[in-house]
Amino acid sequence: MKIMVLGGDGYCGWATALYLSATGHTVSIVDSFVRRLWDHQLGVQTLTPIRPIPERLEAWRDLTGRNIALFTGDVTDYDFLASAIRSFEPDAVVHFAEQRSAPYSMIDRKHAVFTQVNNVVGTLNVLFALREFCPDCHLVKLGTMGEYGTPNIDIEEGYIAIEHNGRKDVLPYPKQPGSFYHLSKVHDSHNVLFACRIWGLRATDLNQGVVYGTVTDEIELDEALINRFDYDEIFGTVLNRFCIQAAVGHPLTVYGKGGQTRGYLDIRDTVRCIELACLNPAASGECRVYNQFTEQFSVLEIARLVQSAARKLGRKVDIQHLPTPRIEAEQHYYHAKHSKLIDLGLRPHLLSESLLDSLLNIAARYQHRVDRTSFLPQVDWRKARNERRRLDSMIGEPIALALAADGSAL
Ligand code: NAD
Ligand code: USQ
Repeated sequence: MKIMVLGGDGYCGWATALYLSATGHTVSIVDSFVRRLWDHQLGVQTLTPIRPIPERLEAWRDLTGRNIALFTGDVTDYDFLASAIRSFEPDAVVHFAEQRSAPYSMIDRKHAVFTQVNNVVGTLNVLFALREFCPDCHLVKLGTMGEYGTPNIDIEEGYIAIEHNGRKDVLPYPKQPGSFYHLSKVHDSHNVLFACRIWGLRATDLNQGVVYGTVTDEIELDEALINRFDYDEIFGTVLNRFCIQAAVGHPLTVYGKGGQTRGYLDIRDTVRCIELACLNPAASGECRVYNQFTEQFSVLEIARLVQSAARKLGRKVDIQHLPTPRIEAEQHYYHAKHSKLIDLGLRPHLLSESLLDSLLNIAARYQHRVDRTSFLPQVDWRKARNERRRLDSMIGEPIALALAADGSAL
């Protein structure tokens, strides 16, 4: 298939682009490299030394003989996006290109507005460009499990059968997201569903859980292909953060009681889920929703798993309960369905399958790059404006600044 990966320089997107290319698909990447800019503005960096995109793509070409085309630009720029889609003529567009951090979206008004504009406008542009130039193309859109929040009933895959005053219907599952970022995904979901309904587009909305891990078969081929491994309080996700904290002997930062339960998946399953969605497209006019995670854990369970994996490697690490900076339930019911991708053939990698050892080892390998001041949370949901130690609030200013056209300056 011809598959265009929007956000292909990012954590999930890079691993996915390589996997799809390795499995024989013709792949292109669209990215503005804005995520590298946000890291720079926030004074944080991935633990792993990721290479500029031209080096990444050249290394992939040299190792495998496979070419991945690159379109450099912003998906909120409709003319750019439309011309990329027209020239590549994809069978499927995988849309990862959004601001994806909940704490980032809660810094202040500017970051909340920026997150929603970037995400909602980008997705609207994708929908309009597909409608105008590629109406049969299948959109595989990354949503998030956090759209649902933590209701006191089972979470279905996108839709729920309701009986009300003696009548029945199947309706979109109610959404109670916990940040302006998660809300942006809810707005996207409504827009995608609406476009399928009125224009007959075909889409799969993948409500992905928290992703962990950094290694895939393709990324392991060469150091030049190394993927992101974020651990800072803004972009680091909880399991990745705990592994890096354990590697340097920092107490594991459990927010509140630690009963917050979420769905999780290995990045090797992310890439496979995307391929399964692409290979089994939605019908014209259909907006399918899959819950994309493989196991659920509470934050405290994860901390204990990391603690015992670290102990096996001879490292003693404590668990520290910090007041949660978020407004979230610290103990709650959580049971989310996730069978549709399994039905399509997903064979999950489980956290218990020694992944923690390998994650801890990677974290230990790059521990000289760890900035311990990135561990403690600084963005508080209760404040309308958060002052961060190193926050350079350039968001809202033109982001064209120092980006070379091919990202090589990054
Ligand atoms: P990431 O920040 O590592 O990658 C996102 C990429 O998109 C970056 O390379 C960035 O430069 C690019 N981008 C952002 N806005 C853009 C724009 N307007 N134009 C062009 N490029 C743009 O994020 P990720 O962790 O790879 O997440 C990818 C997607 O998956 C996001 O939509 C996120 O919401 C979703 N998701 C991620 C996780 C997770 O745990 N990482 C979990 C669930 C869902
Ligand atoms: N948490 C801690 N300690 C930490 C970091 C986080 O206890 O040091 C807690 C948080 O309070 C939260 C849970 O861990 O209860 C998950 O936090 P997270 O930062 O790992 O994940 P989240 O903010 O939900 O966002 C991440 C990705 C986002 C994606 C989402 C999937 O950044 O792009 O959409 O996971 S989901 O959680 O299913 O919505």
